[in-house]
Amino acid sequence: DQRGDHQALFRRVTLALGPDRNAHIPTDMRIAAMKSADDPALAALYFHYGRYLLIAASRPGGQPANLQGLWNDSLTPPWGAKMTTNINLQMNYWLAESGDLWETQVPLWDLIGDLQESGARTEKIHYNARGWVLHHNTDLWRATTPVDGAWGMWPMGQAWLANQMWDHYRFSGDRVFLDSCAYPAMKGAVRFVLDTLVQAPAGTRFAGRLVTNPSFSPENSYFLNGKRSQLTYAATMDLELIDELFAAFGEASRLLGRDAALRAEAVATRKRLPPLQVGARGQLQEWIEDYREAEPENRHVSHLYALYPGQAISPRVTPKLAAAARRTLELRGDGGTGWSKAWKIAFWARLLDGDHAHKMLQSLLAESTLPNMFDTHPPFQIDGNFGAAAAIAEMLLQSDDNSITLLPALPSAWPDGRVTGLRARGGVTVDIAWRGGQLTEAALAGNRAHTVSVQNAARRVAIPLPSARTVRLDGQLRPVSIP
Ligand code: FUC
Repeated sequence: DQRGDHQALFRRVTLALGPDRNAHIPTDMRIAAMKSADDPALAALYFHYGRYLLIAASRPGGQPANLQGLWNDSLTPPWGAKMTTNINLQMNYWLAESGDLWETQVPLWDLIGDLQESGARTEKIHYNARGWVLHHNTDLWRATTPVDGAWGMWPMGQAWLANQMWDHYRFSGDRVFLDSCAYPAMKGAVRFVLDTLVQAPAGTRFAGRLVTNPSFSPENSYFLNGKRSQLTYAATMDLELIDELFAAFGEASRLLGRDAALRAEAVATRKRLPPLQVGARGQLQEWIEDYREAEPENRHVSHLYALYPGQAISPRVTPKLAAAARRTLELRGDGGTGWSKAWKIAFWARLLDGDHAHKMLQSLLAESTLPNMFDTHPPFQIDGNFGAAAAIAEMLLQSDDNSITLLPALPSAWPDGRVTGLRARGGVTVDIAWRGGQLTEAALAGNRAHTVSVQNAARRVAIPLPSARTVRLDGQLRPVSIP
């Protein structure tokens, strides 16, 4: 039955951000009231609504959620109700991992399977390379060629999607998925990059290094000799996507015991990419040269891919680059479309600045949300709904392969709350409760036996997780025995 089908997914996760004092007020009025007063429980509702929309829009056997999810009501919808792949399609699925809705990604994986066929044809014709390519847009017909304008030439969609598939492996540990679904997509994406990188010629800043060319930083332009330019080589986002792709492929091929020669080539090539750079204003440079942006406040922040959803930049591991990323966000400003604000919530969460993340969320709810709670670009575009819901989870829980951080970016506006059922990398399900801004208890359940490093505020402890048994911790991260 439909209700049971929905509840089986929806009820895996709960979130309360303090008492819902405004529960009796209609949602459209609560959204309107956000302009003058904060409403933490509305943020919790927005999170639940994001999960509800994803469950409704994207199920096995169907199509992936497009720019309008499946709620397009027009024959000439904005941007053709397509799936834009330089942020929007990916953002639609960020919530699927942390929000424990992995099944909603099956249509995305089916799409990626199809795109490997059409993308191999496009690649042969346009680049005479192996593997597959996806430019900045696709649709029901699995288009992979450049479309729309110069920005449509951005040829990195396959790398981003392949990285996202690897991330599902990191969350789930599902070897069958890695072997049959993710690995072929990753391998084809690696081949494209290996076949199309070129050596930067003498006289350029990184002569002898391997660079992408042509390249484009979605969707900004810059001034070169007083003229506005878009195309470039080795845009920062390319370098970040490739670095992550090659690292992931190296690990995946080792795990599966395959393609040793290709792995060696990827590992060697990774070392020959130009480094990320900090520009004159202290910002993470968007391009290979410290060009002046044509739109300093452009809604895209492509060069912060490595901060989120990527993980190569973090305050703990790469503090200098994290500081540069922060400067980039300050220079970019807090404006933007709905989806841009959603991305910025996640960026600030990764920078461990809960109050700034919360400020962005408030702006999204007050300025970029329609009365029925749909995100607005404007016009209505659903990526912001999914992206912001994922970003709320990122404020409460962050994880990488070996560590889990509880309440990494808790804003002062949410002193009390409880979340249950969030997912962390390493196959762990996490519950967290807090009061007065402090952790009071947590519960972790692993899908296999391993030890994780659990962190909250200044504390960090190693917690052995047995398989199929929940470990409870108190506010000091001490294991609590269950009577
Ligand atoms: C990209 C964005 C736009 C819009 C469109 C669907 O081109 O730059 O803001 O989200 O996709």
